[in-house]
Amino acid sequence: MTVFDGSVLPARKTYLAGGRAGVRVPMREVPLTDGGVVVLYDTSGPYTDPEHVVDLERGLPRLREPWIAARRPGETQRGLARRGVITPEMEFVAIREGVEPEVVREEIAAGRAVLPAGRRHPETEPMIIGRRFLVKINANIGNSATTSSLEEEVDKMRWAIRWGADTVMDLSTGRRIHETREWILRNSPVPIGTVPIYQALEKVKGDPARLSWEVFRDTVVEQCEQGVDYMTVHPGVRLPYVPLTARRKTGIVSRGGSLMAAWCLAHHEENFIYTNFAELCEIFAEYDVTFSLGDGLRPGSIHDANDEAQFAELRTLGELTRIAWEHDCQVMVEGPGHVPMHKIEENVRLQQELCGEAPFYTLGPLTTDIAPGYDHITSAIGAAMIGWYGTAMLCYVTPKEHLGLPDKDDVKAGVIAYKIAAHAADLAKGHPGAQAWDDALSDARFEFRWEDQFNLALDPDTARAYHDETLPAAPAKTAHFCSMCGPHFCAMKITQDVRAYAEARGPAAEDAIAEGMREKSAEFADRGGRVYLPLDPA
Ligand code: IRN
Ligand code: FE2
Repeated sequence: MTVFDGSVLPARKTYLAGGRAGVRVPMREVPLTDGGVVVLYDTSGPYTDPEHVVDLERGLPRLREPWIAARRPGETQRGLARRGVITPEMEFVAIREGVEPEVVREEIAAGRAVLPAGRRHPETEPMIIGRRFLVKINANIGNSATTSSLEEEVDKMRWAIRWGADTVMDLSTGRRIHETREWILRNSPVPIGTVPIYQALEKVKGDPARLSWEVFRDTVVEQCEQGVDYMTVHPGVRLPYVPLTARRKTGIVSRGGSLMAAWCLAHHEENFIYTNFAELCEIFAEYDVTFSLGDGLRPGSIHDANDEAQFAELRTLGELTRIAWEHDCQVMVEGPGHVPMHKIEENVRLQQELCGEAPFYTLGPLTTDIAPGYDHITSAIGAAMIGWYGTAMLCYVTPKEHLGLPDKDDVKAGVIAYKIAAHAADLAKGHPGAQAWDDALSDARFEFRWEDQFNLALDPDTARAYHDETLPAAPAKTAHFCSMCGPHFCAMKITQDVRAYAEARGPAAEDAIAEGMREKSAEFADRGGRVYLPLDPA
């Protein structure tokens, strides 16, 4: 039996009920000291519900079970949407996003959005990925051959969703891959993604030349059966494209991409995921597992951004998107990587054009290569921009990128950086409702409601800790200043004093202020018009 350890979000769990299916959509409610309430999107699952004690051995409640039971294998959200059906999952996300269910259905039917919810993952709280909806973020976790345990990975998943990760990818490559994934799936309220070629490689003892369509297909089926919601596959790394990477600075940096390239070269044959793609679609459709068409040839450095290898693969991903759609599979398309700011927009434009507006899902991109240790920042800049241009989901990058396996602190730093990027994009895109959160926080800040400012923060713990570092006493929580400017130089306090003064003077205030301004300006001129006066004017 476990409940959440560590700090507890200063918020209440609440559920919005609705829809014909009687769905209950979890939200986070932040009560304010002025009596108001701010309701926020909530990814944290039953872990933050005090009414619900999670038993990791038993797993989360299977909220989608009755909905799935009423469906036949092969009936995907896309297929149903195209037949005009609004599923309970669609009703759920409509409430979650504050839009009409019909909008959700339409976007899924058109292929512009995906609702990743595998047939075998009834624990998922439905969410949607598409450019008309809130920009989503994914957090990667997973052990490697050298570090981290099963418990640690489950813990990282819970930690990632507690800070706002919308989906989690289990990229485990070490021991106990199947078991680790089982624990994560049974205890995850967010969709889980994987890259099945990693496990296939374990099955052939790490030798990419020994990979085969059969081993890969069986691994995919095993993971579909287990309940994975979406999978990254790399069919776009075609044999003729591999030589295009020869003159790159950083060659092929995608793990899955390099495996497929190694196989193609070893056998001098076309990529087996590409040649068997239709059969793969049948499997994905049967379990309603969403495709994440991998960017195996994404650039791994600023130098290589937007090159021929990258865009050749993208064209192939566009072709495969249409094939998957014919099988009623849901599809998103992965994107870079490392891209300087001036080359970001072209990525979105081309992806949308070549892939029939299927949702774009990008890794950052990092906007410079000079800051190892800070790549959550170099990439959050690119993520904010690419999100604004229309990317639907942003794959986080942690401070450990290029350096080591992220631990819990890195997961948090990555998630927070990406929540900032995603929300900044939502604001710029004018997503209805996005700005309400900013407005509530600005009001709290301006009115010196410190507790409200902390509680509304993306990371309340850090906001509070930074404030308390210099002004820990209780009265400072209501004081009209902080230690940055001190009591006499707080611009917000001065503005409030001016407003209070004006209000006290009533309608005559404007004249009074204008008169005061005239006096001051005359005084300024009298003294020689200097901004800085000597201490002793004599
Ligand atoms: C996202 C966009 N482009 C790549 N990604 C993610 O990178 C992908 O979803 C997966 O989580 C991770 C590693 O993929 P590779 O290196 O095997 O391509
Ligand atoms: Fe990189």
